[in-house]
Amino acid sequence: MPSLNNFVHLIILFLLCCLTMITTGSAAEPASENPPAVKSGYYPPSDNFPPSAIDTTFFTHVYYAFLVPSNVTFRFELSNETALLLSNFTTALRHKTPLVKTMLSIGGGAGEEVAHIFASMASNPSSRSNFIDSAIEVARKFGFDGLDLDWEYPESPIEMKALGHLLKQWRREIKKEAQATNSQPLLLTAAVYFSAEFFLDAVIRSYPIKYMEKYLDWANVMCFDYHGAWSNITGPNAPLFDPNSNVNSIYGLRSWINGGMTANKLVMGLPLYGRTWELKDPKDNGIGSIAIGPGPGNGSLGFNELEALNEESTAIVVYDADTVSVYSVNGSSWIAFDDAFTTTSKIGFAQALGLRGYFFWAIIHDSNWKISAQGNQITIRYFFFSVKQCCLTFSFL
Ligand SMILES: *[C@@H]1O[C@H](CO)[C@@H](O)[C@H](O)[C@H]1NC(C)=O
Ligand SMILES: *[C@@H]1O[C@H](CO)[C@@H](O)[C@H](O)[C@H]1NC(C)=O
Ligand SMILES: *[C@@H]1O[C@H](CO)[C@@H](O)[C@H](O)[C@H]1NC(C)=O
Ligand SMILES: *[C@@H]1O[C@H](CO)[C@@H](O)[C@H](O)[C@H]1NC(C)=O
Ligand SMILES: *[C@@H]1O[C@H](CO)[C@@H](O)[C@H](O)[C@H]1NC(C)=O
Ligand SMILES: CC(=O)N[C@H]1CO[C@H](CO)[C@@H](O)[C@@H]1O
Repeated sequence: MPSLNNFVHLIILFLLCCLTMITTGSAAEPASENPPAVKSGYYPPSDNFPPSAIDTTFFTHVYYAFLVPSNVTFRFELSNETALLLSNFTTALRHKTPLVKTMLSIGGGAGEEVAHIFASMASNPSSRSNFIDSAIEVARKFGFDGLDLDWEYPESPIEMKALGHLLKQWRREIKKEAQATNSQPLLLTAAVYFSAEFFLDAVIRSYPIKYMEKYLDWANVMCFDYHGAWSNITGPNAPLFDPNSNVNSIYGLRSWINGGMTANKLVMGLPLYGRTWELKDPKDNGIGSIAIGPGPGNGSLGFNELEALNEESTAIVVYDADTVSVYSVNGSSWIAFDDAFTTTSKIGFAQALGLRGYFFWAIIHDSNWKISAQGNQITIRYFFFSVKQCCLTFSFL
């Protein structure tokens, strides 16, 4: 397979570059001053996958996904069923070895309604306060170690400003609560768009990076969903590079760093799912081929599901070196995804950029922890090098 050869070359080149950078070591801080790496994943509750089935060997933090506040009071009005899900989650994880931190994620990508709740909540101090107090109360009541905001997405510069104010107020309340109760402060993180600026939309707007840098423990950058069946041509779900477009993870992560976010406050998102298309012509089956609609799973399949499908259908699997992604072809079914190999490569790049770590969406879709285990093969360490060196490296590649 010639494409696999290219791919291996790319990885070797990359590793050589990293080695050069470690040994020439630019103005690095001592490793001991760096916060511990984050190896994390989101857990949406599932009947087929109870929290007791989570293998904590592979993670430092597990996020419960998701809780949504009331659109009227902006507080959490939990049904008995939801309360049981939350307590089952934290109770199950409290009994695991090794111990992981539990995070309560608020919001999610469920649609515009959730985004509208956040927009109106964040627009004034008193509704922010109702939301924040209720979030802290729920986190403490169920024994979570932290809170996560997944607002998809602030739609205007005004909403971005409100997000900044929300985070500032939230951090202040977290500190206050920790002092008043003499406990560890809750962690505060946020899931964010792959790029610090929404450069593809009609309304261009940027995240309030100064506030995020100051008030978040870290940001989970959603480095996926770049191409899907909403487009009539095939493409990788989560390309690390793209020779033809800025819609790729390296561009996105660098936009955060260039915007002023410290690299070790960024955590790279890794998909445990693929995107599927139905090809127009089974013979035209590469990246950028014409599609007529969603493929198996109505456009999206968990890694465990697509792996099973590919095995049973003996699909052809192709590595694409230019984008660091994989796709499979079976007749007119076309699936873009990441496997253990591309995931390991991405984790290597996350290290090279000095990021804090990575997260998976979603851990219930791994196949016997095959992909989650990749991060344990690599010890995340921080090699600091300038963004300029980084650019040179990437253009060299
Ligand atoms: C709140 O959500 C409910 C249910 O989705 C909806 O019927 C109601 O109109 C919403 N209220 C506001 C103020 O948005
Ligand atoms: C929820 O639980 C409480 C206390 O356990 C109980 O009093 C209440 O009736 C329950 N509500 C519903 C709708 O089941
Ligand atoms: C919570 O856990 C209990 C005991 O493990 C189980 O019987 C119950 O179905 C779980 N409830 C939910 C909502 O997951
Ligand atoms: C694909 O969509 C683009 C715009 O979304 C449109 O310009 C183009 O004609 C479409 N191509 C096909 C083959 O349908
Ligand atoms: C398939 O996905 C589309 C777009 O997300 C959605 O509108 C549609 O309802 C889904 N169809 C089924 C059968 O789930
Ligand atoms: C071309 C090809 O590999 N086709 C396979 C697609 O999957 C079905 C089973 O789901 C196989 O029977 C085909 O051979």
